[in-house]
Amino acid sequence: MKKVLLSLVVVVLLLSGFAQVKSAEPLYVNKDTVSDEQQVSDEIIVGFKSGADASAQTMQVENLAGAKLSRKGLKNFAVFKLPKGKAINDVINAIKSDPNVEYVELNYIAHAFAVPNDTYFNPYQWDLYNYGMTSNGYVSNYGIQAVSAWDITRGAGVKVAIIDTGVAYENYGSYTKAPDLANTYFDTANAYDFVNNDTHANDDNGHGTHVAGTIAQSTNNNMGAAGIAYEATILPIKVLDSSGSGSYDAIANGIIWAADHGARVINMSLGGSQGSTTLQNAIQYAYNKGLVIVCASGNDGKSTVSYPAAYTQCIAVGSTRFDGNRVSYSNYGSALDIVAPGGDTSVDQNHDGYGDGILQQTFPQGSPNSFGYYFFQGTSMASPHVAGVAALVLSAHPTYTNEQVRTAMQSTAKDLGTTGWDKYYGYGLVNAYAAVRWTP
Ligand SMILES: [Ca+2]
Ligand SMILES: [Ca+2]
Ligand SMILES: [Ca+2]
Repeated sequence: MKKVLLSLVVVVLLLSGFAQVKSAEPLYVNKDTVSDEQQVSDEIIVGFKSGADASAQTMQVENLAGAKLSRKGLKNFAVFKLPKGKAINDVINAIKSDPNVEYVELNYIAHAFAVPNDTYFNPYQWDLYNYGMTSNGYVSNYGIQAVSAWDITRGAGVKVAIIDTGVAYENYGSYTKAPDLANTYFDTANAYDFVNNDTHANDDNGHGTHVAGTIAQSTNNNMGAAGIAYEATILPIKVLDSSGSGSYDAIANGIIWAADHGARVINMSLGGSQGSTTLQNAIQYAYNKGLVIVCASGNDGKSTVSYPAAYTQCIAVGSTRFDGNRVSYSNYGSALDIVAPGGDTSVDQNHDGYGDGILQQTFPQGSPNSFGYYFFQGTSMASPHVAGVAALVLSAHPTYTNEQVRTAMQSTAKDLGTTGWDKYYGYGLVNAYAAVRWTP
């Protein structure tokens, strides 16, 4: 069988430049512990109809329900302490019987949007920022708003297949697990290596481990980098060899394997210039099983999108940088669906002293146990942002179809370039916070 080289991955590595964070000081570490409590357990808020005599109403509520006034609001509402030993619904119903009461509700607790405590999150992971967050005073309006999305979901319960060079997910033979994947969930029982045909999808290149970090780097572990859907489960599938190349039959097998082993999302940060019936059939199989298939558009800077991204069943992802502009290497065209931060290491627009790549933990090719934090660039880095957001959407809405997940992301994307879909930005920049709140 003719071996088709997947030049994209090689190009990615050539472009990346391996800018490494060596021993940067943590410039911002959030040590706040954020409570998971959703409401004040012994309080309710009672709203009075306008014009009601607040003092008289307060007495009335106390008489009706045995609740005690705790404090008055500035306008037409007051907080009451619940009486002990009474069911909260009985208290609420008693108060609601007062015709001057407009509403009764629990006293909910708001939480500050917690920035994760991972050492390098700020200022280096601009790609995950909320709009308006600053990095050394430089405002980012082109992150994916992951910080706000994490208040809703972190991807729990969703399996994401990473079809790549493997992942540093286990200690096995001469391979070791990446330290900043220590708390990440893996489906180790179903990992598979279609290059060496064994059940250990260890990474001998570094590319797949970096991609895995973007999707599910261990987060809030006081270490290194954060990932987008860090409570998701990663299914490592190796189809590319140590040089970052692989044959289409291995990729097709990887796609079918993912579909048959419970994955709901596939990330493929790889591609070739040719279409293939074998590849297309595998994509169709996974799509029919309901998987969300996310693919890099390619790094040739040309006006056609690579395969498999070009197939209609796939979500083709192009690449943006800190200022929201498409990066020149990012393939575009009629098949492009969406863009995400993929980085541009030739500029330092956030003035953190490093080229603006995507920072995750991985290792240099040939030294699979020498872990460090590397700024990579490429549509290979953009694609896992969208796969991670897809996992967040499915975690918040497990019954959504793959087309609903696509719509959630495309219809809420931040429009860039000319108004509406366009060939350089597709539907725009993926927005994690808006996507997880989308409903049909
Ligand atoms: Ca971390
Ligand atoms: Ca920078
Ligand atoms: Ca547009």
